[in-house]
Amino acid sequence: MHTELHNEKRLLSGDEAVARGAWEAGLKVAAAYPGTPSTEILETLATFPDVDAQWSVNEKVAYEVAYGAAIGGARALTACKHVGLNVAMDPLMTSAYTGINAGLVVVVADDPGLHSSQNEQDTRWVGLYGKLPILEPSDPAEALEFTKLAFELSEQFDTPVLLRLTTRVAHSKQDVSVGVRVAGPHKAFRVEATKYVMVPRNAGPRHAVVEARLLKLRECAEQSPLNRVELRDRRLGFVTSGVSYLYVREMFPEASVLKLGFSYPFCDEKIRAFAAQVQELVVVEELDPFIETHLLALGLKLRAKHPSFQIGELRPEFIPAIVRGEEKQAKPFPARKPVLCPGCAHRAVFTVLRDLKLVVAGDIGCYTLGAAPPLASVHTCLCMGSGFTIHEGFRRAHVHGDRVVGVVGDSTFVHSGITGLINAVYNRVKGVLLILDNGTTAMTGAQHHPATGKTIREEPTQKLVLEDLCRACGADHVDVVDAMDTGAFRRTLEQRLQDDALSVIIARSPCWQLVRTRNAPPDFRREQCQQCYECLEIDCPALTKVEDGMIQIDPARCTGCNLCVDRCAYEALLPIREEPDADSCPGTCG
Ligand SMILES: Cc1ncc(C[n+]2csc(CCOP(=O)(O)OP(=O)(O)O)c2C)c(N)n1
Repeated sequence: MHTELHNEKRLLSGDEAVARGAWEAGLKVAAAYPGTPSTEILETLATFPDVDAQWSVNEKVAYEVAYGAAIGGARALTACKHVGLNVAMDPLMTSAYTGINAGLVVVVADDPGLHSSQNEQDTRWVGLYGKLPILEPSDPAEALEFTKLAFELSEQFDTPVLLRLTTRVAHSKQDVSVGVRVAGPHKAFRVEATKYVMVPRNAGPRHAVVEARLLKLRECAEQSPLNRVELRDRRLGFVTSGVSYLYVREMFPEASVLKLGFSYPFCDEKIRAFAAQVQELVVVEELDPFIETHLLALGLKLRAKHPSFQIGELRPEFIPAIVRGEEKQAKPFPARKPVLCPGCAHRAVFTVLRDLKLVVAGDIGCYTLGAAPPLASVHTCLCMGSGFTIHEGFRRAHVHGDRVVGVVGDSTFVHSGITGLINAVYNRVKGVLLILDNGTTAMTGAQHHPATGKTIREEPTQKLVLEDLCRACGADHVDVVDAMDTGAFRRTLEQRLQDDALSVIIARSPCWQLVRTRNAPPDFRREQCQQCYECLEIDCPALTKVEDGMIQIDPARCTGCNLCVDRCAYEALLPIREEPDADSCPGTCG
């Protein structure tokens, strides 16, 4: 599958190009937890048999596995979305002190415009904060090349290197020249406590190493061809990086540009020299004024973007307004309501939570879509794992007369929900915690996790049994119910809400995108319909109200789950029971 040909081009996304570049660089170990827009990096790496690839349980674990491999002598990579790096911040910050041994590349994919994220943080500050070098490719071809360079830089300076992508770079595709795999250096682990054992006595001197390294990295950034001066018309000079470079070139092809590919630490001399050669200096960057702040600190006179451009993604058509210093005037894209798939068991659960008028401490996953009306039954969403811990806070504040529940998905539970459950047990919290177990990490495209019993390569492995784990954590009651059986789920929930106990209910039903079984759509009997629209309250995209006020079922979308049937008090919707039929639709969700 992965032939080793010179001068060959492949159509690759930025994520695929990173994977290819890492493989060509002799990558041996790769670990990640999924997160859009970075997920495809590990998915691609898992297709290379000579890379030891894994889905880790969370980003901190992934970081530490990759770090261990790197100091152990194997070139290693970890990849995550921007908020994933927050989870890995603890090892990341101190690994800057210890340094690595074989190359360690940390790929982080930011999501300007929040296509699929809970915030819009700009990870370039992590380079500054952690004193780590940042490489920022503008397109997939650079993503491949920069990944290879990142390994070299990492080893040359004995430091983890941040390779920062954004959604457009990660997900756009380009013809990319691919090369051959090199063996990568062989670097045995050497016992060296002063380097690898970060107790205060050792960490102090290592801090000095970090500062000295940063000065050397600065010199390297000055010389680096990744920081490229393109002198053209000197009336206007742009300083830019990442995908913004492409937008500048598209909108101002005649202008001069300083393209920062090695974007931290800054190449001050190159920047000053460029500024001296152009009449007007304009910084174009997505999100925060990261480059701008530094250039102002250098005392350079520049055209700063209006603060309105710090929010949301840049688009090429915004560049002229940035040059003029004007406020953003953006026509919003047409809104499309995100909705749970037809047949999704999360819908059944949230219907019950809504009907019981509970306050729900929610979490992140497909089930966050339960926040949208008419389900409107996810009332918090902060970060992964917080469903259980916010529930605990709610209980301590006696929110809503303690008619509250905490909700997390199965992958989220393993990622960072377990500690919240243990905390609740330890601190004698009562209440009901729900694990919505659809047997996959659905939100990011159905990746395996420990409770699916399969590895990233679909190999069988020890399966984590969630109910056993919850019992071992000390929950008073652990019930497993069929999430699609709304009656049984409701009865169990009502019972557990009354108990003076800490209960976990595992609402289990496989993600419909995995099983794709269909029953016939229910029979709609017009004459029975009282137009109460109770059936629409489940927010199923297969059901719509049509012009004459009647209900229409889209047979192409309906999975025959019959959740709507349960809502109809007038027998206008009747189930047609058939043997389930495997669906042939090849589409995917999330
Ligand atoms: C720290 C962090 N890492 C990764 C993500 C991306 N992400 C969002 S939800 C989720 C997991 C969803 O799986 P699960 O909890 O099983 O719920 P499902 O989508 O299957 O309903 C992931 C990986 C994120 N938002 N934050």
